[in-house]
Amino acid sequence: MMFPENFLWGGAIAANQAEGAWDVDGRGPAKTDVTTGGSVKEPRYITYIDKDGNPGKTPNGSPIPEGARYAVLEDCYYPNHDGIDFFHRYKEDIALFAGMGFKVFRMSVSWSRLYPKGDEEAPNPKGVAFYRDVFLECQKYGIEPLVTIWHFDTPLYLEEHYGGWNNRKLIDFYERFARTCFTEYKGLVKYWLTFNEINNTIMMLDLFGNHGGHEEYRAGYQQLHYQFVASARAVQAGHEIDPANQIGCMICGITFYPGTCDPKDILANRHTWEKSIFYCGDVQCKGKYPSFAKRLWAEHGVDLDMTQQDLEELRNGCVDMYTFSYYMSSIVSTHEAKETVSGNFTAGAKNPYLQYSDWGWAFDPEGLQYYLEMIYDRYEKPIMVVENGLGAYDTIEEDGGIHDAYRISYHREHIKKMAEAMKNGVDLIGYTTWGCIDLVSAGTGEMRKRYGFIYVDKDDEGKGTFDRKVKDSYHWYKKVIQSRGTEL
Ligand code: BGP
Repeated sequence: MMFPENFLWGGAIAANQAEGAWDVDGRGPAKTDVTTGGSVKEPRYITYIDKDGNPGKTPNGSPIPEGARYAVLEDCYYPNHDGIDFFHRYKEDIALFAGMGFKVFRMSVSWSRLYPKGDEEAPNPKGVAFYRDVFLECQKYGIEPLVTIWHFDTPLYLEEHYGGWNNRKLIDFYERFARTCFTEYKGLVKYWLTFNEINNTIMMLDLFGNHGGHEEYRAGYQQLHYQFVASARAVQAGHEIDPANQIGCMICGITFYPGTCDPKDILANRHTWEKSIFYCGDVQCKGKYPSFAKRLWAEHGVDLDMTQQDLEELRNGCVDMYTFSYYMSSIVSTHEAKETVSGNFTAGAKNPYLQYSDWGWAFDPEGLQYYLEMIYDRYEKPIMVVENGLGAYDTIEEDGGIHDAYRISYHREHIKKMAEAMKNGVDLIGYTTWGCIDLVSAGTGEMRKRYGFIYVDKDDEGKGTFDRKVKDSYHWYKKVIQSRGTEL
């Protein structure tokens, strides 16, 4: 199938995983800056100094002890501090993207680069200037930026002094930050996403269990509510500042299947879709909580701090498009699994019909088609796949090349299924592959989990020249874009 002429082909990165320059030009720290490197077996840790002055660490996702302060410790390695140094090399990187014919480039703005603490009245001028330069560079090549406003990087100061998203005040700080983006970059950026993988908060608790029982769910649902209101306010501000703005939600898309045809599994699967996927999409696309929200809240005794004004904001702040990441499918069952998946970010029963990556992520292109068709039918808004890719070990071969046929085949199969979904009526408007250039993994902090069409010479201890080198997949993707998806 030939994709439409205006189809947005491109790639995606995020500030905290790529920029580096974590303390340059007045940037403040984010939680990702006190997060160590890990691996598929070893978690990433958050480091701190406890109330008696002793250093300590706790697995990412669990709280630090009472009275402790987040801290960068001397004997730990923090891969996000230098990322892939996109901050200093963005011109070279954008030129490489242009070389593949990118129409769109998804990136995020670091909140603490614009507002180092998060609660200031005015932004850091050097941070504002940096992103303007990046967007101007994109403009030079006719590449549309697609900007994620929040990609896992709330300023650390807001975490420490306000309790992060547990605090309603964050809505105002976020709105100010978003307004700054819309105002400063008016005319340079028209595609925006409010929160990356907003549904992760609850979904991760379900997938991996939690430490605080109902309490943690209650906190999670409350944080989500504040983020929904913040997102809705940003959408309204974005439209008011420039009616040309197209603003989307961003959901971590996993396709769930019932493990057996036992009606109990069918129902459990349906409920998983509701809790993990539809809950957030419904609020952001339809402007109100879905009917099943009451059941979910009752499950954990959730009693939201939610005002009439909030509900009105939600109604007035519906997104223009639905975007999502897609890497894998997963199984829901009330029966004990014969074989379980091992890896990071995956859990539960192994699907005997699928193959798994070295990190335990299921390769399932049909699952992408299923997701696209299901979601488009539900919301009937333009839809975009803003993350999809294969994290894999790459080797530089004797001839000096990186022959990543596995990556090409991963993308090829997913693009084929996107075409099928489009034939079936889905208004899919774009595809940005994840980690179009190698970057620090969010889940494990590794460099060796590589997604890129472009290799970056940096290892898991931070050593290397940081030089860029194109892989076979670079030339392949260029051909795909040039031929509008007919040469796969
Ligand atoms: C998504 C995040 C990205 C990205 C991707 C791959 O959850 O939005 O930031 O990192 O997953 O995950 P990982 O880096 O753990 O391989």
